[in-house]
Amino acid sequence: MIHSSRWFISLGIVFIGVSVARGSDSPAMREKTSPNVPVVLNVLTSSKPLRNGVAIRSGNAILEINALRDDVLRIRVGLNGKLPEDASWAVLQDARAHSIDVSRKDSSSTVGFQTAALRVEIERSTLRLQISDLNGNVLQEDALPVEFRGDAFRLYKQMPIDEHYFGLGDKMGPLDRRNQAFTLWNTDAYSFQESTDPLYKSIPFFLSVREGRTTGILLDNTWCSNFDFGKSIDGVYSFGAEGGPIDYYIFSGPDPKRVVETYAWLTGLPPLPPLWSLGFQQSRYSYETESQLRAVAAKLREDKIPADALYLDIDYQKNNRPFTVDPEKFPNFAQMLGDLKKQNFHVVAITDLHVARVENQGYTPYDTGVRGDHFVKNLDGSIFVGTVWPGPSVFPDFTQQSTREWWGGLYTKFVSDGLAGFWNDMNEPSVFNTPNKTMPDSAQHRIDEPGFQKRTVGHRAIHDVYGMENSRATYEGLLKLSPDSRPFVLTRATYAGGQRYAATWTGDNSSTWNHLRMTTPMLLNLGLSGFGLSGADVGGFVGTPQPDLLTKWIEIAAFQPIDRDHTEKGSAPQEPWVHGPEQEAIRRRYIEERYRLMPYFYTTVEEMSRTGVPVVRPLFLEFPNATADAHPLDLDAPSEFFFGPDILVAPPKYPDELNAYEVKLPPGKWYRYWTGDLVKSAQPELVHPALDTLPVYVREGSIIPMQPLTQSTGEVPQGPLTLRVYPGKDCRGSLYQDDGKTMAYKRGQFLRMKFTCELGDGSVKFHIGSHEGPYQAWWDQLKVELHGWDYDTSFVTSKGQLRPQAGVDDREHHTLTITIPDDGHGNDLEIRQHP
Ligand code: MIG
Repeated sequence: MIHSSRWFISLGIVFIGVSVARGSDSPAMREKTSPNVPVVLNVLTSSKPLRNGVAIRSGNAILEINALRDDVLRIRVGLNGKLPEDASWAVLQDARAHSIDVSRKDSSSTVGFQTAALRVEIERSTLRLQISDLNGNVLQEDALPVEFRGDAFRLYKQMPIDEHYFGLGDKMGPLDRRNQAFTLWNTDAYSFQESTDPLYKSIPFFLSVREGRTTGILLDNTWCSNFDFGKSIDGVYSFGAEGGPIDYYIFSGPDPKRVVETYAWLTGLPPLPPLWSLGFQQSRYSYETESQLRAVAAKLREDKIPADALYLDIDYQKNNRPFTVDPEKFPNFAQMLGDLKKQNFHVVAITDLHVARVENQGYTPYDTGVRGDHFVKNLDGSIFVGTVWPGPSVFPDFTQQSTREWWGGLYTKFVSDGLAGFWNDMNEPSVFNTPNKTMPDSAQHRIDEPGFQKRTVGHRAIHDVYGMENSRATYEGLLKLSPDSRPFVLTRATYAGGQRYAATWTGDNSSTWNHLRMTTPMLLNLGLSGFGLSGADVGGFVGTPQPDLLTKWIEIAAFQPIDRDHTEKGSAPQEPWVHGPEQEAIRRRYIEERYRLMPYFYTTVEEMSRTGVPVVRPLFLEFPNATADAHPLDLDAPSEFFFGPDILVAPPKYPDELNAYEVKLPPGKWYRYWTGDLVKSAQPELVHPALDTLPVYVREGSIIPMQPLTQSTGEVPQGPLTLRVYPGKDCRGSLYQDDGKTMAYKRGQFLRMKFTCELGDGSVKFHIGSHEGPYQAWWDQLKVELHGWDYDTSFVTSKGQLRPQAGVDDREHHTLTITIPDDGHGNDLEIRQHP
């Protein structure tokens, strides 16, 4: 039932039903209302049940709610009797075309419908929308009528006292968005700090979590938008945009993972990346010469810091012109890339979108771009010119299909030279010499995209999606150039759905302890917002980290998806070996651990590419109902995060904290990752911080696949596959392997294994599944490490036979290690205290 207490909350807004304010149905009436006098939709003129929802009239305005699935609703509102077009940069055509039959449910006071999961009610007298589950729990409820001011609109929703909000990409502040407000306008935010907003990306998607029920809300609008979680109006959250359509989606979990999966269903999955991109990456602005880059590579190998990728920042280019190489600094470019490849290094080069405006100099990107009419224009039809790194520059009109294809072709030479990945920076777009530091509003974009009416629009309509379309052009271009290689694209700006094309990083952070702390909520919220593959510059971009800060940063980042050490021009060197051998030894140890965990990590990433569930996860994603009142656990443990499904990383709340602190462990039994012993649940887990330690835990019932240490993912591990077994409830694990670089996995060339374990009284049964899929394993032995094993005498049967040698006992850590052959046909181990 609808409670109307808040409906007429006094805001000083003049409430005028549109039917009163606008008496005419004339098609000439544009969606223009005065910015000063809001028009609100609070009168239901008529309603029409639809097979898949309901259509409602409020004067000239039309509101349509469609059920795409039982748990997914799409809501659109148009002021002039016309719904916004069925078009989107974010939401996949297949998802938008989805539709289910609903049952009409009207009452004397409401109209609406019901699906197998949701109930939708609109109050006749007020037009108030309420969405609830079939148990009557309200999931979302309008707090005020839909409001228009000129081209702008705003939607107001009730904000219950115990509701929490997550998502919106890497916006600053705590993980929970409650009591904060955010503007979405892609911005080059060099040296952003804790209160900086807006930032580089616009991902207008959030999750509301209340009493263990999670709902997803996506406002699909590429204009400047704003989300306010109770900051301006107590008890009300709201969102809106300065223009563009009211086109939003509400989807119910109620499980938070399901919401994240549904978001991926709507906006797409991140593709499986090349394995090397999961290794340690070394960058700086800039490695200026060939010999410098080679020296960094050599030092990484010499010092045995495992690493897979090196970056070329803008200075490798001739006069900062994208798609050029300065032949004086890099005289043997392709040769160098080939040599580095032999050492298992992949090189990622920056390719900014601003094209130098240089006429008659044989600069291909400019010449072919002009010839193909690919650049953004001014109102008078001339090409817009703005100053960026190359000086006067022009900007590809990425909203045109043909322009994206042309852009993709620019990578031909670089791909054949052997560059392995590409970095799309400055694509907010950042412009140095305009008052707003981006393109002026008058810049003209030509939309040519299925679903959209072909048309020319001003920059404000496109701004927030421009960077995503840049990364899309890159990704699709690379795919076309080498259809059997997995592209790697790193983008700074993006929009909802951008995970389909690129990984991302958080931009120009700072070398401070506070930035290290903020990295965790940023990456967690990015992960919830579709970007499961993301990172922050390790060590910080702006400034120079103190030795301990760089060390701690490397420790934590070893458990984050993109692990790239990067820093700005003019800062001190920031590679792992700076600050002496003691610091380096600690740093090495953590990077090594990332490589040992690669089978588990890659398995998690493969899962992400099928489900959308991110690599780093807030606690509530794994334990949505862990507290008595079902509030998200993360509110009590803001620095903790899951790395994959089973590993919990628990730095102190402030990473430079020196005092002992208590780790908040979710319910159930937990093992200490580094030693393998069980945390005694009766005692609080007290940790004394130290520079060289990072508390990490494994949840009971995990089976973690690990590999012998390598110096890169390109190196074949030598030795057995390790399976760490942590007996407990619901014991299972899996492993995914493939060639790590081609698309052969799509043709079945992979290897999958599944494991289970069962804890008895003085016994453990461990089932090892057979190899599924033809991909050849690099191991022929399995090293099973059974944790929590408390008995002296162990009898082990393998394939039904009693093994003469049980295994190696580590009584101190209650660990038993057994090595057995793996012929690919699976095995059943039984480990018993008694014969
Ligand atoms: O205006 O390419 O965020 O990672 O090193 C600065 C130089 C341009 C900003 C990126 C940073 C990169 C830098 N770029």
